[in-house]
Amino acid sequence: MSKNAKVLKKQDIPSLAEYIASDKCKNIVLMLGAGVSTAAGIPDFRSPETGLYANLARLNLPYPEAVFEINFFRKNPVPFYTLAQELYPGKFRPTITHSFIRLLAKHGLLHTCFTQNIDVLERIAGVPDDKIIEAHGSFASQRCIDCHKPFDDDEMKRKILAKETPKCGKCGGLVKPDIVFFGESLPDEFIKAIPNVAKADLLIVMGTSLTVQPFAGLAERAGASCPRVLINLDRVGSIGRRPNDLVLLGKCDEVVSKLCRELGWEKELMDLWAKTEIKTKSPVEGEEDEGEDEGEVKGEDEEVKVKEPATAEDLVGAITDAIGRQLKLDESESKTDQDKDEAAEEEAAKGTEKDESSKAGGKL
Ligand code: CNA
Repeated sequence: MSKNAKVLKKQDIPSLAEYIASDKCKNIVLMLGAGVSTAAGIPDFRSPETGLYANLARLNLPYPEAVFEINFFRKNPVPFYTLAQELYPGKFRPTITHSFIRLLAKHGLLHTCFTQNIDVLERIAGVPDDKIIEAHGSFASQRCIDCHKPFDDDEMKRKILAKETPKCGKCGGLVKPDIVFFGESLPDEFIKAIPNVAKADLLIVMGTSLTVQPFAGLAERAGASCPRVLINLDRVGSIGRRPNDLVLLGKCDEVVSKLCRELGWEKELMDLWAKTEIKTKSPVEGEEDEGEDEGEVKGEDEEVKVKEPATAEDLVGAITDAIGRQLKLDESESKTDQDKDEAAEEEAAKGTEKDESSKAGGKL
């Protein structure tokens, strides 16, 4: 097919639906970012007011990205662990878009779902594991940043939820989830799956600013005749420059709902999403209730605890508190040291003459 041949009849949702339903579209590759999960209550990084970076900027960090930098983490793991406790998987309900991904898999159309997200909501929504490539890692495993010894899953969960900083049992080094920090290399699974993009009959990019490399570069690997669709709040990357590109600006959940309506999949989509519904327990055992902060999402095979959506402000508030606690701790530790020094000095000075004014001056 020539490079400029039109695959979609028009640059709109009905033409996209028609193409997806045709036998020309068998392999769909997805590229996901934080915008897919904002409707679940997990803030993204770069949205101007609600994003984590805009809110972290208020904190006393050298710069917001420092939370995800290995050198900063070595010096001060508290901001990361506070964030980790808030974002820990199992607290959030998948979005309609996550159920749409599952629906693509159910229809045998999903080839690969590349995600930058670390929230594992694709898995919780029931997307098959072998279709998901977590390009920036996830909370699923963890190891020591010094000796690289793996750390026990249950112990890690306990430590994170207790807001404690896990340390390696072998060398005492800091333990970090296998989330890719800035400057770290991407998982082998990602590298191996890169050629999958060239096999796509359709590439859909959703909820990402396409600013983090090498992930963003995947979009350039789609074949010339492969339609590339961007579903995002704003125009990003190079999508829109090729004749077969389609840019659908808007919220992911709204755009995929419209697409499913065109495909006649709306009921299936909503049925799948209903399976992720929050069921809260009433004070009377066994009865269901609405409006509690904590509850359970009933997936097909499992139950997970769900938390009410967080905002970037909530998260930053929690981090500020944690840093405040840390500073107080440091202060009281150094005070204790100071007291010890003073006691030792007094002991040493016993029986010797002392200049009271300089002693008082030292305390002011
Ligand atoms: P980003 O740079 O914050 O960009 C998010 C993009 O999504 C922006 O272009 C927004 O306009 C757009 N967006 C936000 N909400 C919606 C919505 N409802 N519908 C459509 N578009 C929306 O995030 P990226 O994912 O591009 O950056 C990559 C980072 C973010 C990765 O390293 C992730 O680990 C990291 N991250 C992940 C999560 C998560 O796991 N949920 C949360 C925050 C950050």
